[in-house]
Amino acid sequence: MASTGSSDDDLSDWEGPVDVDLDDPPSKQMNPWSVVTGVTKWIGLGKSKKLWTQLAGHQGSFQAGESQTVLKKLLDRERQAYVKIQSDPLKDFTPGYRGEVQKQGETYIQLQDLLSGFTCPCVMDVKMGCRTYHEVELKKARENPVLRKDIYKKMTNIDPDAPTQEEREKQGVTKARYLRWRDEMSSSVNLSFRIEGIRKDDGSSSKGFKQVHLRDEVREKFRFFLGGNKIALETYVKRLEAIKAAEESSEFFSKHELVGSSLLFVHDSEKANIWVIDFGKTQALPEGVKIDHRSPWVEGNHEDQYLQGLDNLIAIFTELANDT
Ligand code: I3P
Repeated sequence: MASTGSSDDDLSDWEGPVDVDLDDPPSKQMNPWSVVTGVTKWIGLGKSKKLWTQLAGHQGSFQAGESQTVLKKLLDRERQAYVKIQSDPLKDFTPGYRGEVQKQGETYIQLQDLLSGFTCPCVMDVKMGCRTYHEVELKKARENPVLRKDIYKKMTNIDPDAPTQEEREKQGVTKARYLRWRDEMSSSVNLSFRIEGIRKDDGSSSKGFKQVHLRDEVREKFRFFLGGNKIALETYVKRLEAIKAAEESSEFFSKHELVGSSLLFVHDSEKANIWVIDFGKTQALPEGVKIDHRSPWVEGNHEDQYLQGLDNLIAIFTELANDT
């Protein structure tokens, strides 16, 4: 077990490295693919190999691809986003897109393996924006509330006191209510980004950041993630600035609402990089609707506050750089 370097409550979520016997094909094992938000990679350690742990996203969405690629189950919105991004300034900041492939009756998009070329990297997934649901989901939940027991359970696992009296009686919550609550509990609403997961270079990982809410708490998690690596910190500050410049000049970015998209931070002892990933919930803005990605969201305006989150990230990483 590894410590997150801060509050004890994270430790319950912290998992050690996963060892897999290669004589037993991964598909037969309990945790078949080691994935970090769409990025699959084996680290060779003789017969037994360590697996990455999935830090975010749906289990089972990924497969290892050929020649330094990963396969991600096709979501039409995401495919469309990658196709459009190929002729946009954002292209330099997203995984290389190699089209669609069929495997075992499923369609996947083929993406560059972002961890390729790193040695025992530290990886962090930061989900961007002030909300992780579409406005239409709120509308649907009001008109036809579907109470889900599975996410009620997820909610009470995080905070037994979170459900209302009515939700407790029905033992269910709507997905929209759960996602909104998650956004408020974490730093999505107050900082317009949140930490989804961190994996350290020893293979330990955690998704236990659901209640990391305050700026200072987030900052300490970043400090822990960096582990005193100055090269990574300096590279991250520059790369965040470059992503901001690209997004501010991007036609794609100006015409889309980005919900549930992440920044993937990766570093080892020698190098670092950040990529913009996860476009499964990215959608074109309705005709005539404009957002600046910074203004406060009110239902109906489609704002995602992505750039607000990026400004906050840049400010925190710059503070950390100035502290060292
Ligand atoms: C899940 C997370 C996923 C979402 C999933 C949530 O919550 O928000 O993004 O899937 O919905 O349960 P958590 O991070 O707390 O585990 P989508 O992105 O597809 O909406 P689901 O339970 O309907 O799969």
